Amino acid sequence: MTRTSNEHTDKLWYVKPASRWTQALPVGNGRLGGMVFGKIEEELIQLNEDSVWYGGPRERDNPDAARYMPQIRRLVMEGKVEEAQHLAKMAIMPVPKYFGPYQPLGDMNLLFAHQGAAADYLRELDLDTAVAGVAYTLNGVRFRREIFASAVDQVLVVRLTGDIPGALTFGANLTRRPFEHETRRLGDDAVAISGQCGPDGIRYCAVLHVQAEGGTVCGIGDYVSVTGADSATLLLAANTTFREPDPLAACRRQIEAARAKGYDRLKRDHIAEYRSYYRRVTIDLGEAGDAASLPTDERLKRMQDGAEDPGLVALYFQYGRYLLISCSRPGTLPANLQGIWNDQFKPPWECNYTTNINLQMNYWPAEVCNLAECHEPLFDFIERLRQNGRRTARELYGCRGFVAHHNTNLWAETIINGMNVRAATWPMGGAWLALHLWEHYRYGQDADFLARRAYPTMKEAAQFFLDYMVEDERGRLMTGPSVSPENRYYLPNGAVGYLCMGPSMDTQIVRTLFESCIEAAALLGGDEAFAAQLREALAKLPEPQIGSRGQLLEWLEEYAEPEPGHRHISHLFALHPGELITVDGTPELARAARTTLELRLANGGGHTGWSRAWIINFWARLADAENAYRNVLALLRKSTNPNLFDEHPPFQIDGNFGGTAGIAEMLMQSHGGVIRLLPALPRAWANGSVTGLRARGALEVDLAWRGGRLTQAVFRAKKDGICRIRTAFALDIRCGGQPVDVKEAGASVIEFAVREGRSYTVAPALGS
Ligand code: FUC
Repeated sequence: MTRTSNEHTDKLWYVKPASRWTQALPVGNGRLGGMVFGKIEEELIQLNEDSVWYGGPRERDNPDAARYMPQIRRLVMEGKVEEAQHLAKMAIMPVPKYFGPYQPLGDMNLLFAHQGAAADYLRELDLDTAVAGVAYTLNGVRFRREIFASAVDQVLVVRLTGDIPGALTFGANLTRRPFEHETRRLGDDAVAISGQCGPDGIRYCAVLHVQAEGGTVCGIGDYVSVTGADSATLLLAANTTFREPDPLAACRRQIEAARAKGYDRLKRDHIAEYRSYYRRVTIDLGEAGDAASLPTDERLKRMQDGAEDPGLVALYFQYGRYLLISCSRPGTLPANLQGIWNDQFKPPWECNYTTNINLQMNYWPAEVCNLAECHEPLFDFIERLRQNGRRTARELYGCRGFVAHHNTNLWAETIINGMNVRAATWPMGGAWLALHLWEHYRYGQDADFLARRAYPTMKEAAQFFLDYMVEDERGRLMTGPSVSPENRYYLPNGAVGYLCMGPSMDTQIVRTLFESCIEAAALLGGDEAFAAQLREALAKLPEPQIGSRGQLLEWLEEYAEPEPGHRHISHLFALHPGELITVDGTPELARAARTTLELRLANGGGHTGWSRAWIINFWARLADAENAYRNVLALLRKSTNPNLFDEHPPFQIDGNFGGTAGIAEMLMQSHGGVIRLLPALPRAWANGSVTGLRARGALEVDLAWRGGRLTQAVFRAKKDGICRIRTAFALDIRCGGQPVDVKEAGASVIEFAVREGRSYTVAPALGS
């Protein structure tokens, strides 16, 4: 089956049912998720609810950690790293080590009374409506299904129709294999499953209600059975005691309210609300050619076989936005390693929140891709980390402020967490996350948010480091014992070390946090005494160092490394998402960052999806369009599943979000106080446009280009302010048709004042 190109826009589509989970199509309302397989005889919609985690909140602090921490630090500082590591394994890791994973809610199964060869099969996900569809013809009947998760009505909705009256006969039930607890029918038209995730874990309940037009509905076994109907609407509600004291009652309430609305209004309200996010941004990276007439999996396959397909890259970008809207909405939990979509009871890495890159990467597109509200679940979560992290700071380190280590979960644990000292001994999660609040302020310029939410959290994160860091014999102030996330180095005696003092990433995060706090305090017009303390500490932080191969050093000393292509490239935090290193501001360090990237890549780096996505962002910041593009191609060719889910391997959603952010970063950047238009536009995207990106400074930006050159940009100011643009050529800037007063603000930088509510058009000046 082929389709014309305008039918395909903003759609993932397939001509076969999914046979594997990574072929199924995700729907979600931030909290409730479904994976739609589109099977013909026995449809499967695998279900998730964001708070279904195994196990309750527990105190798992190692009782000896506080006692041994100073000794471990001393051993590392004395170079007795092996001894320190040996002790750390016993003394600081949690007791017990294992904590409960994020788990599936269950399966919705639809048993159809038909079989045989279906014709004209189509399964699709429309990113413009957030409705998944399945259609096929069997025994002369055109059967259709529509599936969506409504944020307005908090239900997952399935609509079934046949184009001949009375053709629809099916049974529907809910299962949770193999951990089913209680299953019961609620009258003839509904079924429920409920249970508890471990003896001290949350209790959940899911209810499926079926309403048919025409035909009969009755309960048989654990199914709702529908016979000879024209159409049917299925409503799925699910709740847990994480939010609702009586999950069943909450489900009933939601289903009653949704029933009263009826299918058409549920769908209309869902689409309108969803579009209020999705339609803020459009993108066109150039002709898709005949690729657009191919199903998405075949299109991806063609790309994997060597074809280029800017249309598929644009679809991947919008899919990243779709996924964030669908798994992170105000009031929900933040997106975990798989967003909200997980079909395993023992998923990889517990499907938790890993804060040494993955959780942060999930939120890289939030601001720039105009989904700032989708960032809010992370802020709520950081608030919970702050509460718990005060205790960890005090009891483990004897410090003020709050600390969060590298791994956390539903209960916002902040202890040294996980199975592995090499990953777990990293006290920077809270500090890095606090910078997300700062970024939210920088994009939106909401002074109230800065004063009430961002600054107090940033300050408390900074307070911890003022107390916690120590000076070495040279007077350098540093973190530790810590790690450069998950990487290792050779000690002088040939043994392998990972614990260390003052890894470059830690210092860069601390520097960024302290400098941001100083800037925020100044904006809020106070806290001078605290700012002075930060300035004093900043002067003692180690400076970035360049090694013998011209690379940026990852540790305080230059070491040989067992894995020079390691997936983490943590010491380039300063390049992205940090901005201590810029091509124009610190050219020498930017060259060292480039060499670092080249060395990592030459040694097999970028082999995980998220690592590849980060690399796109690095090259974009280095204004290297072709290298950025090469890694976009690699992300799609090597780390993308048929349903366009990122592959670590296995599936991990961070690469989708990091990839989406990277594509935006290639088209427009706004770090370091200046906006760069098309900073890393590759030859393959010679003609195109993007609308609705956001730049720091409360600006919305549209761009259009031809032959690789900007033709026009539009800036919409959401607040009064100053707009600075770095440009290699003269720009003509107008507001309401009138030229705007533009000043030079340094080499190749211009600036002009913008007023809230006004639009400014920016075009290359004639002759430039
Ligand atoms: C970090 C990464 C791994 C994986 C895990 C969930 O530990 O090093 O590659 O992404 O998080």
